[in-house]
Amino acid sequence: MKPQNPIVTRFKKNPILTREDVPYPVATVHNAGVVKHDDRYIMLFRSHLRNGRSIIGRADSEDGLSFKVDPQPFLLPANDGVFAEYEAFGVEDLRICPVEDCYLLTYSAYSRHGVRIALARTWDFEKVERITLITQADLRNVVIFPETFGGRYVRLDRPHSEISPWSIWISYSPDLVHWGDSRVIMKPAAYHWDEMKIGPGAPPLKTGKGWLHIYHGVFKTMSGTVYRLGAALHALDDPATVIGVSDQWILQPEDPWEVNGYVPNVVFTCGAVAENDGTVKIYWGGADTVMCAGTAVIQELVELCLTDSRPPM
Ligand code: M1P
Repeated sequence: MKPQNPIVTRFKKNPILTREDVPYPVATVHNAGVVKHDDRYIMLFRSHLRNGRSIIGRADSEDGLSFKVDPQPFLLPANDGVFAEYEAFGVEDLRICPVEDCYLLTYSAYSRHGVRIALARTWDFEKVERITLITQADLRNVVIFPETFGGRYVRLDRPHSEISPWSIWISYSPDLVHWGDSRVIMKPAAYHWDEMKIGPGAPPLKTGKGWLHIYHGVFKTMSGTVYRLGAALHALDDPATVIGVSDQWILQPEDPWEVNGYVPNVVFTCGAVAENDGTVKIYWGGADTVMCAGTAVIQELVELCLTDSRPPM
C-alpha cells in the first residue's frame, strides 16, 4: 500500500532514465549525481557495462525531468598513472559537489586493491581534471560540503568495518588532498529501518535551520536487504553536530522498478537539487537499474529531523 501523504512525491514519468535512453551499450542506469548548472540540470549517472564493471555517463535536461544522454560516456576508468591502478574495476556512484567556483566530483574507484574514493574537478562538465585519490580502501559514499568551516573543507564518508555497523563519519582537509581529524557522527539505530548500515547520499543542502543531508539506510530481512532514504540535519556552523535525524524514512522501494531489478528493493541517492520555490528534487537509482526522481518540501524534511527525531548515535 502506498502512504496517503508521501514525504517525497514521485514524478509521474518515473523511471526518468533507463538503458534504452543510452546511445551506447549498457546494462543499467542508476545512482546519479545531479546539479543545476547554467539553468540546465546535469546528471552524471552510473552504468554497468556487460562485463559487470561500471562507467559514468552524462545526461542534460531543461526541466530536471526529461534527460537526453550524451553520445559518449563522461568518465571511463583511467588508462594511465595512479588512477589506472585504482580504477581498473570501474568507477561508480559519482557525487557532484559545488564548491567555490567549480564542481568537485567524488566517485568510487574499484580495483583489485578494494574501493577508494577519487576526487576530480570540472568547471563546465566538458573537461574533467582528476585531482587525487582521497581515501585508502575500503570506504565509499563521500560528499563534500559546499562551504569551508574554519578554513577547512569538510566531507561526510562511510568507512567499512567488521566491528561496527557501517556508519557516517566526518573528515576535514585544508587543501582537498590531505584529510584527517576523522570522527564518527551518525550510526545505524538498532531495530530500526537503517539498522544494518547507513551512508552519505546527496551532497548536503543549506537551509535556514541547518545542513540537510539525505542519506541511505539498509535493513536486513529474511529475503534480502531493503535500501531506503532518510534525512538528517547538521548544525550550520559545525557540520559535526547532528541536530536531528528523522526517525522515519522519507522514501522506500515501492514502484515495480524499485522493487525488482538488478538488486531488488533499492532506492539509492547521490544527488538532490534545491529549487527557489522551497522544494527539492531528489534523484535516486531504482533497484540499481533505472533512474527515478521526485520532489519534497525542504521545510517538511527539516521539521521531520527536528520534531520526529531519533538520536544520531
Ligand atoms: O546495491 C545497493 C547499493 O549497494 C552499495 O551501497 P552501500 O555500500 O552504501 O550499501 C553500492 O554498491 C551501491 O552502488 C548500490 O546501489
